[in-house]
Order: sequence, then C-alpha cells, then structure tokens
Amino acid sequence: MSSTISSIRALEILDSRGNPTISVVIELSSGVRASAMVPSGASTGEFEALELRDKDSKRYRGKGVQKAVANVNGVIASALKGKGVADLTALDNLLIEMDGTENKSKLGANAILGVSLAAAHVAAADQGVELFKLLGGESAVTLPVPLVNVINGGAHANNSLDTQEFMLAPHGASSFSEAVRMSAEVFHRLGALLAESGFDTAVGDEGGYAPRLKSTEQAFDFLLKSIEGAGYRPGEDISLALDVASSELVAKEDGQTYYQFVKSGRGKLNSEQLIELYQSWLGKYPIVSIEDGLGENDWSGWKTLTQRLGSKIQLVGDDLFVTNQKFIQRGIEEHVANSVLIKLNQIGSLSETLTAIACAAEAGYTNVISHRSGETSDTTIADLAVATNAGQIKTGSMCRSERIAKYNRLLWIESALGSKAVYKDCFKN
Ligand code: 2PG
Ligand code: MG
Repeated sequence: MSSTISSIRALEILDSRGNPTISVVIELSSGVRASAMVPSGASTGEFEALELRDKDSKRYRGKGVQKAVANVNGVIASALKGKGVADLTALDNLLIEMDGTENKSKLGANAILGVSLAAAHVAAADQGVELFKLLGGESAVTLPVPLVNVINGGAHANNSLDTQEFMLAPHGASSFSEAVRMSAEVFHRLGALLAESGFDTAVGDEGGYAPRLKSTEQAFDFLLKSIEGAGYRPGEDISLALDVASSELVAKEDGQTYYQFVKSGRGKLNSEQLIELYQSWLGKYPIVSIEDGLGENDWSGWKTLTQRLGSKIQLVGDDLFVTNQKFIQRGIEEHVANSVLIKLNQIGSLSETLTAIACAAEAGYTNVISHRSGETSDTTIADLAVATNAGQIKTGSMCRSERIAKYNRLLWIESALGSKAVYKDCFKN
C-alpha cells in the first residue's frame, strides 16, 4: 500500500532578512519525512497571492506568521492526514478549495505553499527519487543559465541605484559548473575593482555589491571592466541582464504614469522616455534581458516596449504576470513581453506554478525560475528549473549561503545527470 500523510507540522522560522517565514515538515506512514521553507519578497507585485502576516506590532514589527502556522497545524493538517502524496495536483487542489479565495487570503499563500512544497519533497523521498526527476521525469536534463545578480539597488539595497538588479548572464559557458566558476571569478574581480576605486563592497539582500555609484551607466562600466578583467568577452561569454523592478518607481500625475528615479536623481521619465533610454543602453552595452522594464499596470507601455525591443532581447514580466496563468494568458494574447519570471510564492502552490510555466512555454515565452529577496536555505527552485527544462534561473549573487545553496544544489544535479546534462546558450541569436 502506498504511504499516506501521518503528520504535518509548521513552525515560524526566519528568512535571510531576519523576518519570520514558515517551515513545514510532513511525515508519512512509511516513516519518511521531508520539509520545505517559504521565501518572501520586498518588491512584491500588486496581484500576488497573499502572504499571511499576523499584523501584531508587538511581535516582529507585525511580520509574525503565527496565524499561517496555526492554519497548517490546525485545519490543513486535519484535512490532509491519511491522504496519499502520489497525486500532488490533487493535494494542491484540495488546499486551494479549502482556502476558497482568489488570492489565498484565508489560509495564506505562505501556509499553502509550505505544505505544497513539503508534500513534493516527501513524495520524492518516499519514492527514493530526486525531486527534479519526480517532477520532470527522464526528460528533465537542462541545467539553467544562471542570471547572477552582482550589483544590488532599488528596494534591495540602501544605495544610490534605482535599478534593482544588475545580473551576469554567462550564456557562453559550456556547462553549468563552468557558468558558476566564470560568474564567481567576475564577482571577485568586480569587488576588487570597486574597492580600488574607493567604493563600498558590502552586499545587498541578494548578495550583490551595493556601492553608491553615480549612475546605472557607471554600474555597466564596472561590470564590463570586471568581465574583461576576469578574462571573458562581454556579449560573447557573458552578457548583462537587468531587473529594473519599475513598479517600485511608478508615480501618477494627472492620470499619467511616470517613473521616478529618486535614488540616482535621474528624475522623472514617462514610458516612452524610459523605452528610449533602454534603446540607448542596448546600443552601448551587451544587455540580453530586461525584467519589469515597465510597471505592472502599464500594459499599453508594455505593448510599445515589446514592439520596439521584443525581437532583440528578452523582456521578462515579473510583477506584470505574478506567475499567474490569467495574467500570462493576457500577455500572450496582447503580445506583451516574451518571458515570464516564475516565483512559487507569487501564486502559492507548486501545481499552479507548473501550469504557469507550461502556459508560457507553449506560447514560446521563456521561463526564468526565480528566488525572492527574502530567502532560506530551501533549494526547491533548483530542482524546479531542471524539472521543467526552463533554461534560466535567477538566484542571486556568488555569496550569501541562502543564494549559494541553490547553485550548489544545481552543481549536484549536474553531476548526477553526468553526460545527460544539457547547458544551452539561450541567448544565442
Ligand atoms: C524580483 C525579486 C527577486 P523580490 O523583483 O525579481 O529578485 O525581488 O523578491 O523583492 O520581489
Ligand atoms: Mg523582479
């Protein structure tokens, strides 16, 4: 007889920013147990599933997750006890039905996702297979190109940069492990160059340096110098990717959408001017991908952005799509963006995440599997990237253990796959 759930237990733990999050352990009748931990964002999209927080100002500045923990230990545990874990979609559907709201606000997306992920891990452990194999089967062989966030700004760092993430895309590597080595070498070269020029080399939330640079362009110059200094060719071996996280910059004036570049002092730009700025960057720097180039509600701006740049570079929708099939479908129909950022906790369950990935892939959109700025040592996204042959992952810089945990997990997966492992240059023209 196949194993059934004998116990589910949640605990309030801390994420990489020292804020509470939820951890869930599931034990099966076979005695096998496994756990998962849920991440948390800072630059969150307006339409993300709801992360249930206690709002009790006496604990953790209102950020406690005791209510979500109680939901897991109470109603969820009672409903799932005795159920099998062979059909993960059926388990997720049960949780979604129990919640009954559009945005998982009753039980909390953090509570539901914790259980959904722990169930996947325990199912893999019970069958004695790796999670990526359980989810992807024998065809799960593609290691992702990592988008390595080596300079942090925006909501992730207390510095002068409005752009949230400056990433290396080591697409010219011949394997994932080589991509990691190249990125680590550039990361260290960048640190040395910044220090030589008198800049701070303390890091931001995702492990990238957070220097007080004068402008985005100065950040690009440092990146190009560090790629070359480490012995690589910008644009050939390693290109640049950005997350502008521009929903964070939106300001409304007379019903018009503007983007306020406050930290750098660049001032106020409208969608058209911002698109022109991106176009000018593309002429000067080897940029292959821009995420959230415009705000989550600026669909008409996004249309223009996609018409102008969509055939040249990857345009990733993060806040725009919030890993939700409904918004991705709209993007496909309206020819908006050409890539989807995939974050498990934006939608709040593993099966809905897999649906979002499949929906994007079917339409020819790329998928970038992503961490959150508040992370833990949980490595589920590494397995998810390989399971779905997504081709890209974004999981921070080459430091901070909660980021490195995902890279290390991928190195093990690559090693386990041996000669079957595939590393593809997804940015080759
Ligand atoms: C993003 C993410 C992850 P956050 O905007 O893409 O890098 O940030 O988790 O703060 O939303
Ligand atoms: Mg983003």
